[in-house]
Amino acid sequence: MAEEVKLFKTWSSPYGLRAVWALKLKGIEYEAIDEDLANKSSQLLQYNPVHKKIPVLVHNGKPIAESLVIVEYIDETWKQNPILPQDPYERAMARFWAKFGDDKVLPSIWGWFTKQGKEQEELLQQATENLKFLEQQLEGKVFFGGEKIGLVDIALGFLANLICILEEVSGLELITKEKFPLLFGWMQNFAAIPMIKETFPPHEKMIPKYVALREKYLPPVVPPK
Ligand SMILES: N[C@@H](CCC(=O)N[C@@H](CS)C(=O)NCC(=O)O)C(=O)O
Repeated sequence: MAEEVKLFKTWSSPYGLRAVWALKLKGIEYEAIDEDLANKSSQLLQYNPVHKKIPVLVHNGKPIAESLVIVEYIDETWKQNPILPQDPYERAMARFWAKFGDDKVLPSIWGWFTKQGKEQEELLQQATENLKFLEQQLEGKVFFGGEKIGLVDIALGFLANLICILEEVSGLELITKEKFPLLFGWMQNFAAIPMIKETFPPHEKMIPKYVALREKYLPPVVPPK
Protein backbone atom coordinates (compact mmCIF):
# COMPACT_ATOMS: atom_id res chain seq x y z
CA MET A 1 0.00 0.00 0.00
CA ALA A 2 1.31 3.45 -0.89
CA GLU A 3 2.13 5.46 2.19
CA GLU A 4 0.28 8.70 2.82
CA VAL A 5 2.54 11.29 4.43
CA LYS A 6 1.30 14.84 4.89
CA LEU A 7 3.02 17.67 6.73
CA PHE A 8 1.13 20.71 7.97
CA LYS A 9 3.63 23.55 8.37
CA THR A 10 4.20 27.19 7.41
CA TRP A 11 6.73 28.64 4.99
CA SER A 12 8.84 30.09 7.80
CA SER A 13 8.40 27.99 10.94
CA PRO A 14 11.62 26.64 12.50
CA TYR A 15 9.55 23.86 14.08
CA GLY A 16 8.11 22.87 10.73
CA LEU A 17 11.62 22.72 9.30
CA ARG A 18 12.59 20.05 11.83
CA ALA A 19 10.00 17.70 10.37
CA VAL A 20 10.98 18.65 6.80
CA TRP A 21 14.64 17.86 7.52
CA ALA A 22 13.86 14.53 9.17
CA LEU A 23 11.69 13.46 6.20
CA LYS A 24 14.32 14.58 3.71
CA LEU A 25 17.08 12.81 5.60
CA LYS A 26 15.07 9.59 5.34
CA GLY A 27 14.19 10.22 1.70
CA ILE A 28 10.44 10.12 2.36
CA GLU A 29 8.07 11.70 -0.17
CA TYR A 30 5.42 13.84 1.48
CA GLU A 31 2.73 16.37 0.74
CA ALA A 32 3.46 19.78 2.30
CA ILE A 33 0.45 21.82 3.39
CA ASP A 34 1.34 25.41 4.24
CA GLU A 35 -1.05 26.84 6.82
CA ASP A 36 -2.07 30.45 7.29
CA LEU A 37 -1.89 30.68 11.09
CA ALA A 38 -4.20 33.70 11.10
CA ASN A 39 -6.84 31.49 9.53
CA LYS A 40 -6.12 27.90 10.57
CA SER A 41 -7.66 25.14 8.46
CA SER A 42 -10.30 22.88 9.98
CA GLN A 43 -7.95 19.97 9.26
CA LEU A 44 -5.19 21.47 11.41
CA LEU A 45 -7.65 22.09 14.26
CA GLN A 46 -8.93 18.55 13.91
CA TYR A 47 -5.43 17.02 13.86
CA ASN A 48 -3.96 19.13 16.68
CA PRO A 49 -6.92 20.14 18.88
CA VAL A 50 -4.70 20.44 21.98
CA HIS A 51 -2.15 23.02 20.80
CA LYS A 52 -3.69 24.08 17.46
CA LYS A 53 -0.15 24.56 16.15
CA ILE A 54 1.98 23.40 13.26
CA PRO A 55 3.81 21.20 12.55
CA VAL A 56 1.53 18.18 12.35
CA LEU A 57 2.59 15.05 10.51
CA VAL A 58 -0.20 12.83 9.23
CA HIS A 59 0.95 9.30 8.43
CA ASN A 60 -1.66 7.04 6.83
CA GLY A 61 -4.40 9.14 8.44
CA LYS A 62 -2.81 9.25 11.92
CA PRO A 63 -1.77 12.70 13.19
CA ILE A 64 1.37 13.39 15.25
CA ALA A 65 2.01 16.85 16.75
CA GLU A 66 5.03 18.54 18.39
CA SER A 67 8.12 18.83 16.24
CA LEU A 68 10.53 16.78 18.37
CA VAL A 69 7.94 14.03 18.79
CA ILE A 70 7.47 14.06 15.01
CA VAL A 71 11.22 13.76 14.40
CA GLU A 72 11.45 10.76 16.73
CA TYR A 73 8.39 9.17 15.09
CA ILE A 74 9.99 9.58 11.66
CA ASP A 75 13.22 8.05 12.98
CA GLU A 76 11.42 5.04 14.41
CA THR A 77 9.18 4.53 11.40
CA TRP A 78 11.83 4.72 8.65
CA LYS A 79 15.06 3.10 9.84
CA GLN A 80 17.48 4.34 7.14
CA ASN A 81 19.89 7.18 8.05
CA PRO A 82 19.32 7.06 11.83
CA ILE A 83 18.70 10.40 13.54
CA LEU A 84 19.01 9.27 17.16
CA PRO A 85 22.11 7.39 18.39
CA GLN A 86 21.79 3.66 19.06
CA ASP A 87 23.41 3.78 22.51
CA PRO A 88 20.79 4.45 25.24
CA TYR A 89 22.97 6.97 27.11
CA GLU A 90 23.77 8.88 23.92
CA ARG A 91 20.08 8.83 22.98
CA ALA A 92 19.22 10.31 26.37
CA MET A 93 21.88 13.00 25.92
CA ALA A 94 20.61 13.88 22.44
CA ARG A 95 17.09 14.26 23.85
CA PHE A 96 18.45 16.36 26.73
CA TRP A 97 20.21 18.85 24.43
CA ALA A 98 17.30 18.99 21.98
CA LYS A 99 15.00 19.87 24.91
CA PHE A 100 17.56 22.37 26.20
CA GLY A 101 17.26 24.11 22.82
CA ASP A 102 13.51 24.57 23.28
CA ASP A 103 13.50 25.21 27.03
CA LYS A 104 16.48 27.56 27.33
CA VAL A 105 18.20 28.55 24.06
CA LEU A 106 15.17 29.59 22.04
CA PRO A 107 13.42 31.65 24.78
CA SER A 108 16.63 33.49 25.72
CA ILE A 109 17.41 34.36 22.09
CA TRP A 110 13.82 35.41 21.43
CA GLY A 111 13.87 37.58 24.57
CA TRP A 112 17.16 39.18 23.53
CA PHE A 113 15.64 39.97 20.12
CA THR A 114 12.37 41.40 21.39
CA LYS A 115 13.44 43.35 24.49
CA GLN A 116 15.42 46.49 25.10
CA GLY A 117 17.67 48.07 27.72
CA LYS A 118 18.37 46.27 30.97
CA GLU A 119 16.00 43.43 30.21
CA GLN A 120 17.77 42.81 26.93
CA GLU A 121 21.18 42.85 28.63
CA GLU A 122 20.01 40.20 31.08
CA LEU A 123 18.65 38.07 28.26
CA LEU A 124 21.90 38.46 26.35
CA GLN A 125 23.70 37.08 29.41
CA GLN A 126 21.30 34.16 29.61
CA ALA A 127 21.58 33.49 25.88
CA THR A 128 25.39 33.66 26.08
CA GLU A 129 25.44 31.20 28.97
CA ASN A 130 23.19 28.80 27.03
CA LEU A 131 25.20 29.14 23.84
CA LYS A 132 28.41 28.37 25.76
CA PHE A 133 26.94 25.01 26.72
CA LEU A 134 26.28 24.33 23.04
CA GLU A 135 29.82 25.41 22.17
CA GLN A 136 31.15 22.80 24.63
CA GLN A 137 28.98 20.13 23.05
CA LEU A 138 30.70 20.72 19.70
CA GLU A 139 34.25 20.14 20.95
CA GLY A 140 35.97 17.65 18.62
CA LYS A 141 32.87 17.32 16.40
CA VAL A 142 31.64 18.70 13.07
CA PHE A 143 27.97 18.33 14.02
CA PHE A 144 26.25 17.76 17.36
CA GLY A 145 25.59 14.25 16.04
CA GLY A 146 29.33 13.73 15.30
CA GLU A 147 30.33 13.30 11.65
CA LYS A 148 26.66 13.35 10.56
CA ILE A 149 23.67 15.42 11.59
CA GLY A 150 21.42 13.98 14.31
CA LEU A 151 18.56 14.96 16.61
CA VAL A 152 20.35 17.95 18.19
CA ASP A 153 21.37 19.35 14.80
CA ILE A 154 17.78 19.07 13.62
CA ALA A 155 16.45 20.61 16.83
CA LEU A 156 18.87 23.56 16.75
CA GLY A 157 19.17 23.89 12.98
CA PHE A 158 16.94 26.96 13.01
CA LEU A 159 19.91 28.87 14.48
CA ALA A 160 21.83 28.44 11.23
CA ASN A 161 19.14 30.35 9.35
CA LEU A 162 17.64 32.65 11.92
CA ILE A 163 20.59 34.15 13.79
CA CYS A 164 21.82 36.26 10.86
CA ILE A 165 18.25 37.51 10.33
CA LEU A 166 17.80 38.46 14.00
CA GLU A 167 21.22 40.15 13.96
CA GLU A 168 20.46 42.07 10.78
CA VAL A 169 17.04 43.23 12.00
CA SER A 170 18.25 44.23 15.49
CA GLY A 171 21.61 45.63 14.36
CA LEU A 172 23.21 43.59 17.18
CA GLU A 173 25.59 40.64 17.26
CA LEU A 174 24.93 37.36 19.04
CA ILE A 175 26.91 34.45 17.60
CA THR A 176 30.26 35.71 16.33
CA LYS A 177 33.26 33.69 15.16
CA GLU A 178 35.31 35.23 17.98
CA LYS A 179 32.91 34.40 20.82
CA PHE A 180 31.61 31.03 19.60
CA PRO A 181 34.05 29.64 17.01
CA LEU A 182 32.65 26.08 17.08
CA LEU A 183 29.01 27.12 17.00
CA PHE A 184 29.73 29.65 14.26
CA GLY A 185 31.48 26.92 12.23
CA TRP A 186 28.62 24.50 12.89
CA MET A 187 26.07 27.04 11.60
CA GLN A 188 28.08 27.38 8.41
CA ASN A 189 28.53 23.61 7.97
CA PHE A 190 24.87 22.90 8.67
CA ALA A 191 23.62 25.63 6.32
CA ALA A 192 25.96 24.37 3.57
CA ILE A 193 24.35 20.89 3.43
CA PRO A 194 22.44 21.04 0.10
CA MET A 195 19.34 19.29 1.50
CA ILE A 196 19.19 21.87 4.34
CA LYS A 197 20.10 24.93 2.29
CA GLU A 198 17.28 24.37 -0.20
CA THR A 199 14.69 24.35 2.60
CA PHE A 200 15.68 27.61 4.33
CA PRO A 201 12.98 30.27 3.96
CA PRO A 202 14.10 33.08 1.64
CA HIS A 203 16.11 35.83 3.33
CA GLU A 204 14.19 38.60 1.52
CA LYS A 205 10.90 37.31 2.95
CA MET A 206 12.27 36.67 6.44
CA ILE A 207 13.65 40.19 6.98
CA PRO A 208 10.28 42.03 6.73
CA LYS A 209 8.61 39.27 8.76
CA TYR A 210 11.08 39.69 11.63
CA VAL A 211 11.07 43.50 11.37
CA ALA A 212 7.28 43.34 11.90
CA LEU A 213 7.61 40.80 14.73
CA ARG A 214 10.19 42.91 16.54
CA GLU A 215 7.99 45.99 16.24
CA LYS A 216 5.05 44.03 17.60
CA TYR A 217 6.94 42.86 20.71
CA LEU A 218 9.12 45.87 21.49
CA PRO A 219 7.53 48.31 23.93
CA PRO A 220 6.64 51.65 22.30
CA VAL A 221 9.36 54.27 22.61
CA VAL A 222 8.15 57.09 24.90
CA PRO A 223 9.53 60.43 23.67
CA PRO A 224 11.44 62.41 26.38
CA LYS A 225 9.42 65.25 27.94
N1 LIG B 1 6.42 23.05 20.71
C1 LIG B 1 5.85 23.14 19.39
C2 LIG B 1 5.87 24.58 18.93
C3 LIG B 1 5.20 24.77 17.58
C4 LIG B 1 4.84 26.22 17.33
O1 LIG B 1 5.03 27.11 18.18
N2 LIG B 1 4.24 26.49 16.15
C5 LIG B 1 3.81 27.82 15.83
C6 LIG B 1 4.40 28.26 14.50
S1 LIG B 1 6.13 28.50 14.59
C7 LIG B 1 2.29 27.82 15.67
O2 LIG B 1 1.72 26.93 15.06
N3 LIG B 1 1.63 28.83 16.21
C8 LIG B 1 0.22 29.00 16.07
C9 LIG B 1 -0.43 29.51 17.32
O3 LIG B 1 0.28 29.67 18.34
O4 LIG B 1 -1.61 29.79 17.28
C10 LIG B 1 6.65 22.23 18.45
O5 LIG B 1 7.83 21.96 18.73
O6 LIG B 1 6.07 21.75 17.46
